[in-house]
Amino acid sequence: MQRVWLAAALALCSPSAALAAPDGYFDGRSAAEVELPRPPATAPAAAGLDSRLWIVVRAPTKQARTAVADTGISIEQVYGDRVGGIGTRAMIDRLKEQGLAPIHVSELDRLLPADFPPEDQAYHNYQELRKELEAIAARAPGLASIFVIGHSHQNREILALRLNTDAAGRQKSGKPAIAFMGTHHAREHLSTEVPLMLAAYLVDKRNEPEISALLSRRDIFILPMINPDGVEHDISGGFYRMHRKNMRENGRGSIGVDLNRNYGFHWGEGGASDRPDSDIYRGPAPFSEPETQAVKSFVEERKDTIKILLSYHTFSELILYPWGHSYDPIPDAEALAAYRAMAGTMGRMTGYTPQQSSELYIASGDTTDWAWGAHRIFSFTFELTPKTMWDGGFYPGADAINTTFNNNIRPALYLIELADDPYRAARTLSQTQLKPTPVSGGR
Ligand code: 0X9
Ligand code: ZN
Repeated sequence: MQRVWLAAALALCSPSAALAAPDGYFDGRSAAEVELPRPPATAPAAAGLDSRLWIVVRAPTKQARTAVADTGISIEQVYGDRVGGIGTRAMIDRLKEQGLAPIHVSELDRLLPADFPPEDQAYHNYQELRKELEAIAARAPGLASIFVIGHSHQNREILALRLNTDAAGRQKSGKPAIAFMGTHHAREHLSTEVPLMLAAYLVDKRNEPEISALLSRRDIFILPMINPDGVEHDISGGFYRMHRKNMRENGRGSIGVDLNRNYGFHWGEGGASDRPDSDIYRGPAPFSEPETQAVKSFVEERKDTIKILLSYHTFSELILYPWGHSYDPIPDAEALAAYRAMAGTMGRMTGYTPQQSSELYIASGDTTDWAWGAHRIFSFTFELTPKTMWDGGFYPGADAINTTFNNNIRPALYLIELADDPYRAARTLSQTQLKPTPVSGGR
């Protein structure tokens, strides 16, 4: 995994020094000359991406390469006097205006597999996530149901799995509710796996007395993949692209809005960029993105019952709570005491460091500031395993899935238990009585 991370990092930092695809692919020879990998028969079409092209151009000097980059093509490979990069037809037109004719053009996403690299097959791509959620729901018809909270830019359904013994799908329920979310950021794949495993854990242990008691008293929503387009893009090609944002086409070759800068509370303040090419691009307006709109509607339709929200991210092993847009603590002293108690308790459970979000850095427009600021929902960002880039960063390998989940069961159960009255956390600092059973095996 370390190797994959380093390759990805090199590809980012120094496109001319690293091959972004396996040796021998797309080096300017035609498809007939090289053995191109074929997508598996079942691979979903990468909706909306058919305009993405692998383009090879003769560009022997740095000035020529800059001219290529100026069209918006992302240069991935320098090969003798040629460069190979990813772009669109409009960019080819711009190349031609400058007298640079492409030597080779192929449709990138038809040629490349759209899945995790072989060693990381345990992670779920979007289709696999759908299937897994369906399988989990099918195991417990009186408890689990699935519904769609909205659609992504590329029209993928954003899915929620609900655990409620009395209500299914969108039916109303008066029970205290909690929401677990994953993968606002595409490359943070472990943040899909943890809530997904939580769903399976709760369903498979539904007849154990403690879990059964918990399930009968709560309304639990699990939304493991808020940014499906970004996830599919990040893994397309059989290598990781280090993609963070969604897949909005910003124009001029730039892709994506940072969904965790797009929420409409103190939107556009510190730690968010107005530049579309930035990885922390806030978007053109608060809630401009269908993915954040979907979360907004989901939360607002249930704002009377959702008391706690946990948004999983990776990595750094942190437990963060509002504010993130300001160094000030939240003004409500009782709530702050509850936040600190919850974060502290969960820190002891996991070994993660509890802190106010802005201790990490100021960032505006994130999910948790909005959920707290607009709706007084106690909201946490978990930065999951690993601790550092050098332990695997965004791509810590398949072995991290079970260990990270096992380390995160207790805080999840603790929050579910507290969802009737989170303020209780400050009154009784005792840890949850629930004793989770670690899982083993996996896919
Ligand atoms: O920057 C983010 O969106 C989160 N970190 S990540 O590495 N997963 O991208 C942290 C958000 C925490 N919120 C604030 N610092 N406001
Ligand atoms: Zn993140």
